[in-house]
Amino acid sequence: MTRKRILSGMQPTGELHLGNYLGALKNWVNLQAEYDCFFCIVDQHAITVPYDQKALPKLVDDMAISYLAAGIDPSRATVFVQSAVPEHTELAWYLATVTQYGELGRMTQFKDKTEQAGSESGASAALFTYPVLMAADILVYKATHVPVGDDQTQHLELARNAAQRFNSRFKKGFFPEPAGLYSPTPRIMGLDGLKKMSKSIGNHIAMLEEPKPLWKKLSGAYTDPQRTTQDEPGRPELCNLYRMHTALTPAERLPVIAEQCRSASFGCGHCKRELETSLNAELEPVRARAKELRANPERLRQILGDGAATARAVAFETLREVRELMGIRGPTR
Ligand code: AQP
Repeated sequence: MTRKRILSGMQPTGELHLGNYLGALKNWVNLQAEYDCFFCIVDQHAITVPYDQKALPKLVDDMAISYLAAGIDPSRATVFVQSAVPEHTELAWYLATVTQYGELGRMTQFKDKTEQAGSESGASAALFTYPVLMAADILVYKATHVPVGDDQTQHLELARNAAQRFNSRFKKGFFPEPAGLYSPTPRIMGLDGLKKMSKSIGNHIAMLEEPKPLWKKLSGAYTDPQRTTQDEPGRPELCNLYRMHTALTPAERLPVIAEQCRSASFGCGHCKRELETSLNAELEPVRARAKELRANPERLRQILGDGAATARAVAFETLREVRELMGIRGPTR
């Protein structure tokens, strides 16, 4: 392997939002110059919670359009759908044999998602074992780095443990222990200020949001959680919107915005209006590219088909080696 390799993916569970964009996708776009990149749409993760099977194919296409519109370049990165490469699920089974039940039980995202659904015992076994499939997504490409938001730190640790145990049991150094690559804004809170911004709980601004609804949502967003009235000074370091400014607004404006926030004579309205300008400047070209891609489904099919073929060739080779190391016969010709 000549270059360091990245694997990352997102679940087609709804429209991508500013958390996904600022926490992960914008970072992916920047990393393309330096790394060998594999970006997938993880449809098999999206089915670990109740979902609408009729809506899923379109959600997958929409997610691919969002990747490309944000600036993922198929001539530099491999873009594909997870289920087009069945080696992911096969490797997940093998990695499950070196993953401990107790480790899976400690995953906070499992606890959060089962809490949302109202019952842990009624959750699917697939939701419980989801981090093993995520480990397989990464290790099947022997990825060295994984660009994610900080909500994935625990899952990534599990992938590192699985790699370590596999290596010590079957072959030293076989899998790299993948490291996280975090964006400068690894956690964007939702508009409610309470939970991280998420596709499935309705506390988000979509990456492809049109200007009018964008402003409607932004104007109602929580800012510094400790600033209970407008005439108290704010704390930019605690404010979710200031965090977004740091990723989007020209650097020379940041001290001015921070100063206005700290001054009791400015409310949050100025800061929100300036963030609206920065967001529209950043997202307008993304919205335009998404429209172009929507009008050209053939091109999308081609990109995903080529991506799957490239990904499959790499994954096939890893699985051949893994089976041999584990004494598994595998498919016969
Ligand atoms: N709020 C966030 N701030 C920063 N990064 C975030 N990510 C997600 N939310 C935030 C990062 O986006 C990538 C894709 O995540 P995913 O689709 O696999 O699922 P998720 O983390 O569970 O994202 P959502 O939006 O919260 O989806 P649902 O609602 O379906 O669970 C990851 O790199 C993640 O870190």
